[in-house]
Amino acid sequence: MSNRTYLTTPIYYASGEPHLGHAYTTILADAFARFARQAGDRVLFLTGTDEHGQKIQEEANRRGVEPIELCDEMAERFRDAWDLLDIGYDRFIRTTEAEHIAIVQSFVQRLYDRGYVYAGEYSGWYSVSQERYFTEKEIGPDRVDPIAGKPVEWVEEENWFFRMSAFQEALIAHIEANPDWIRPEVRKNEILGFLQQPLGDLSISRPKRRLRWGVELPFAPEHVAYVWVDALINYVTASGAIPAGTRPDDPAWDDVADSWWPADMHLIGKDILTTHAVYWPTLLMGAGLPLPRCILAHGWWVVGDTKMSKSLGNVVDPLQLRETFGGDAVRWYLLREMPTGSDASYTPERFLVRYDELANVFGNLAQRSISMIGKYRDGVVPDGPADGLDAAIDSTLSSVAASLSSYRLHEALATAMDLARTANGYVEEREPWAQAKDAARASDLDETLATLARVLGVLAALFHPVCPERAEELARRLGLDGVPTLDGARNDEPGGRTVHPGEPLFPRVQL
Ligand code: ME8
Repeated sequence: MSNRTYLTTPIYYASGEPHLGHAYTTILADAFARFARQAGDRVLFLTGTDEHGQKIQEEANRRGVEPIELCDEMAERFRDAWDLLDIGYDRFIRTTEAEHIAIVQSFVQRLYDRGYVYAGEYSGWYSVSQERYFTEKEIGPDRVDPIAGKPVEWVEEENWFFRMSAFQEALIAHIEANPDWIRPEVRKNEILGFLQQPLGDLSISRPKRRLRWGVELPFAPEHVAYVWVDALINYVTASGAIPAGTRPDDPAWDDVADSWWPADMHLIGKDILTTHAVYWPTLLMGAGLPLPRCILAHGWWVVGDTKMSKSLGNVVDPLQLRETFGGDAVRWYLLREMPTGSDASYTPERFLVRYDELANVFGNLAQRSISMIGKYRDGVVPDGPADGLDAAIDSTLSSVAASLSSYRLHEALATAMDLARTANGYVEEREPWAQAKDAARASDLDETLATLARVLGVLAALFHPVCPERAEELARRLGLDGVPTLDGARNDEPGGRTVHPGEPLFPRVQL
């Protein structure tokens, strides 16, 4: 990673509460952000809510409230959920912010001024649930959108179009020249496959007589911007590249070097791959802005065989899980269980398996080590050599770094947990309880306990991005002044430090 990292999540529709799927992407981004900060990067971590469009307007109508009231309430729900799940975002954007509206208007005006926008008629099958058109082929004979399985509607109207087709060749060339631009590989191939068909132009407006809740187009005030155009631009707004009030022909557009743009990584679910890997880069090309450096599309949390989604009514509430198991356990489960990029099935049984791993491997190591330091050395880490597990620590750190650089987070976490497992094996092998009974082996016991204190510091650092709250508590119990860096922990000399025993880090849960 560079020493400046700009990470984004999708901005979630303000039409419903956050569920486990939203929590997954946001926690994934949070863990990457924390790993990057730990490595010394400056980080901008952006999340927020998508507040315009038909879906929001319809939900507000259904509830009998103004769209903005619904958005105010939901933006608050998302923020609260992210606070409760320890998500350390730097900026929470709402597309109804005046700053963002001004930048959307300037952006689309710039597309217009550069000759990429024209008026035309549109007809096609529209899914309100996904806020996009689908082709006949995609909706099949039952005419349902292929993601939510909901009926689509036939729409015919006059629209403004973005000449997306003009950028088809350039987009293909970009993907081919940058093989890691869309991750994982299957998603890249999906987009390259899609681009084998001629790329149509993109309808970027909705007539106000059908939809009022949106950003007015400066060159066509009787239309609002298509919600996806409005939404995607949020990534530029939050980067500070184009200050609100910047005219469409301002030189600022040609020099974004002092801002956070381009983003280092757009983290998304595979449901919104086309909008991010086709609409967004071509819009950026049209505006003359650099493209994001990477798009990482993860899989879906499914229940049985179906995607977890509000419209299917099968969502799991992350806050309810947190009540029972704690936020760190929810974070661990989500990140450890889903191979980054593939689908994973949510089941309460698997949640318990992952919880047990935290409690019985990592938690147990911390508990027994700290209590032995208490019992055998009056709570002070002895001064002996602390290097008994250094070979394991070194190989763990290099393999975690390799997994992270290929964004295989689940693999990095499995490796971290393996280090705790190895350390438990070390306890069994050294038998500190036997060493403690034999005065002649006092220095062996010192070495065992000092080694355990060092490895626990390393584990606190490794677990911190995923289990920030428990890792901080572990650091406190180890007598450390905050969670160390990985390097600091690897070379730490823990001797002389006073430990603070406590209740198990991950207690037994009564269900
Ligand atoms: O699409 N499994 O918002 P959205 C994994 N507003 N991730 C899931 C998921 C699941 N079952 N369900 C949702 C939108 N997600 C637009 C985005 S961005 C400029 C505009 C996550 O509220 C995943 O990240 O429908 C997915 O892409 C996103 O939530 C969709 O959230």
